Amino acid sequence: MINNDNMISLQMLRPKMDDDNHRDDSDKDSGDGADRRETGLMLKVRPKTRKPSMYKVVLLNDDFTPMDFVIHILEKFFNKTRAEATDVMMHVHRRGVGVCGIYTYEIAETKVSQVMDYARTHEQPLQCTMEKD
Ligand code: TYC
Repeated sequence: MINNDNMISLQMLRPKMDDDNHRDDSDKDSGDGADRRETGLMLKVRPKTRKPSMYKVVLLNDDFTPMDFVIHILEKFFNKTRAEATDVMMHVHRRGVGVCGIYTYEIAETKVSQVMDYARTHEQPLQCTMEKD
């Protein structure tokens, strides 16, 4: 019932009618390529979809932002538990940079803005940015 292009036609979707089996031959496929009840509208069975690119939201280390403030940010904006937040914060503290989460472009952009606004409001120099995964 499915052709080579993975397409189905409305004809294929039409519910089977009671009289389908004893209709006169003029309604059946004559083999001449002319499908007489074909509407021409084709629907894709598997429409092509693409996975969105993903982006890491990362925190950068600095010498001034208090550790507890960074832990609070990770809990508040990245839904980390206290233990997870502490691990990420210590990773950033020791290594200079660390991943808070991985999101689609718009979500990542929003997280970066929220963190930067929050840090600025609280007069902390904390830096948050995003990079393609
Ligand atoms: N290095 C900071 C301190 O010792 C803590 C810190 C951790 C700051 C992570 C920023 O992204 C950061 N107080």
